[in-house]
Amino acid sequence: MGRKKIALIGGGQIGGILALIGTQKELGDIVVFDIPQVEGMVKGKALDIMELRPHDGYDANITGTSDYKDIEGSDVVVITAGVPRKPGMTRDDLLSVNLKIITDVANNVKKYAPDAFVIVVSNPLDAIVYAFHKISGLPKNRVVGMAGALDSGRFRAFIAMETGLSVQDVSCVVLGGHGPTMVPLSRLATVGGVPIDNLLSKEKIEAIEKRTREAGTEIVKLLGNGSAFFSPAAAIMEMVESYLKDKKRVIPSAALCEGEYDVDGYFIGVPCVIGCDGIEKILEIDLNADEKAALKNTVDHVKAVVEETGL
Ligand code: TXD
Repeated sequence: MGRKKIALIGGGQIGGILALIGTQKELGDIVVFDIPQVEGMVKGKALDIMELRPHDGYDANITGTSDYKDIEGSDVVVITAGVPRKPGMTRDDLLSVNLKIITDVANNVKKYAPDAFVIVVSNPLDAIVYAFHKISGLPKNRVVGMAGALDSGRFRAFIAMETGLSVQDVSCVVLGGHGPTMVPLSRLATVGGVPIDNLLSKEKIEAIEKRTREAGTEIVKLLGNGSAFFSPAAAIMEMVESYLKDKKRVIPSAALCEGEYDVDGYFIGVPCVIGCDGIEKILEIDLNADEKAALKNTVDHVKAVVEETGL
């Protein structure tokens, strides 16, 4: 049977941490691809992780490459290729450069790993995953964007920080696009089954929602050079693991909606069941009028950015 094969397209900040976490979880052998200009960088990271393995005894092989042939037959492909934000930039500012990059990546994934489950991470996420799907022609159950896993993780972290309760017991979902219009659903957030409005004031909850919507920007400002990478990598690996182990976890992800949530033909952050068939199902939630209006607003924003791709 052999080990599973995971290809990471982009071996920068997130790609490097992904290789580390994937190794520590022994999810499979990992190939880190990047452009020839930085081939040494990914080869160096891969070798460094190979040499870390003896300390805890992880059995997985990690290689760096700038030859697409090496991703041949991958079970999972994670795409972080592109450029991240600098302070003052919005995610949408990255569209033209990252669109060119995703075009090249999509053609190569289609050629070398057409059977893979593909997780797109590059920003602006909702438009780049749309473009990847259009260009690669891969089926919709095997193309997904990572954003909701991270955004709901941030929402969970802030709820735990404000209540002082275990992050493990916080459960919540964020819908919509990956940007300031995202919709953290406070009404459905709980800690150990207890609704958060029993635990926090209305003002505190609103402040947490606002912080969640701006969490990426908060980190971009602090780092001064690039965007978050530890938490995105951990969020991505939850999705990879649910697919490879057929866990059928429910993880908010940017999936192609065809009627769900009154959206047709766009990738939008919605609760997804991730198992061995990829995105096996989109779960619907009965939203109230305010939540519906907020979702429409974020969908309109995503549509406008997708229009700009010309695809
Ligand atoms: O929730 C989310 N979806 C996100 C997305 C959370 C955080 C960051 N998000 C986005 O991920 C971010 O805005 C970027 O578009 C990507 C990757 O972020 P990262 O921090 O890893 O960026 P780096 O360190 O710049 O790494 C990108 C790598 C770098 O090594 C480049 O050389 C490589 O991408 N790159 C390419 N790889 C393959 N093919 C091509 N053409 C290419 N061009 C650049």
